[in-house]
Amino acid sequence: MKIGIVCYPTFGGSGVVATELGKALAAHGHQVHFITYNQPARLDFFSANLFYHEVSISKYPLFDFPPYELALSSKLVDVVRFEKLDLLHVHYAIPHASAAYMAKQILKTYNINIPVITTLHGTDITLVGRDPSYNPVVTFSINESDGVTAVSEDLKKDTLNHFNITKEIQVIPNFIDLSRFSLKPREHFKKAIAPGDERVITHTSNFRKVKRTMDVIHVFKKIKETIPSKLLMVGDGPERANNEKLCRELGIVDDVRFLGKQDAVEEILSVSDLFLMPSESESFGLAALEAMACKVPVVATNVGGIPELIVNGVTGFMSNVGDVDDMAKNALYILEDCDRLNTFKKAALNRAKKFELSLILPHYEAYYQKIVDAS
Ligand code: GMT
Repeated sequence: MKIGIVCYPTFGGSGVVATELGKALAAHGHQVHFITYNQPARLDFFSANLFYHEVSISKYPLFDFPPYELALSSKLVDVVRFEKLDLLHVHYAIPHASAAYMAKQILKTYNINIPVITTLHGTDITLVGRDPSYNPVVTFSINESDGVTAVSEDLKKDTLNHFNITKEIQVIPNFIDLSRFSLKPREHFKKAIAPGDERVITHTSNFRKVKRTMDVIHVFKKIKETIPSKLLMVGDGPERANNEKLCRELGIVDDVRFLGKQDAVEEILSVSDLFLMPSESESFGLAALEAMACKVPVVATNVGGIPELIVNGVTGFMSNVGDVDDMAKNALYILEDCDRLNTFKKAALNRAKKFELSLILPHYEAYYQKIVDAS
């Protein structure tokens, strides 16, 4: 098939899933065209089946808010017509689903019927999409999509609860490429991070409020009081400065490293003993799956799609949002005994294997075929 993929080209989960899916589809013989405003962060190699079309927005003094959605719709019309695409797959409803709807209508005037699949990723439904300023457009463009997928059962339920949805939603969970995300021997790195053989705790995110990164610091402080440990904070975002300030106030700066945005997250996970994900909401928790694939157990909150990934007491633990005492207690339980830690590590990897790319990719391919056949 010739597939157009629209996504945010950033390190964020939806962009990562879209890019990894596109790469895997291309490796499977499909022709994949990424249509977005920047080269996607993980589109870092050349393949004969991969194409990138940049959406550029012309600047004009009148535009306080440059109309990206219109530029994207126009680009979609262009790429669908001239590359003769069979399907558009848009990741993250806002504004991609409505831009695709507009393109679809325009393409009808050229006698082209392009099927559109929208994949819901999380905050497009749980946070931003619910805002009254977007809700009617999100509802309409989901209902007008030819196919809709969600990354967890919980996200599907949430979508049906909060929007007036008439379309069937297919759940296709996030996936992991185990050939990239696996435990790698990085002893030199581990020695540099934890010279006294301390336990290494890791958190990766976009440091937005929803990730509750302050809780990461509080949980770590409690862990450190019992077990010598180091904390690696990977990523960047609005809460980072507050997090650094809190570390100074708690007197733990020497044990916390803020690494900023990193490409090779798997290298960092390879030296980690535990991953913390205390999010307020999380439709799936791809970062937790990446950790588990690298044999890192996860202490998280019991929200959204996380219970569909973590097996409580086996691959990690889940606590109520904000219950830092319980998260610290669970973390200590995992970390304090080497044999127990190893059991959790093995179980984390075994669970991650259920989400291996080669198992999930056929679900997308079958869904594409179904939607194209029905259009
Ligand atoms: O919150 C993030 O990490 C970014 C966000 C995004 O939209 O890029 O991630 C969402 O999509 C990911 C991929 O499907 C999911 O694994 C994340 O759980 C989800 N984030 C939230 O629901 C908060």
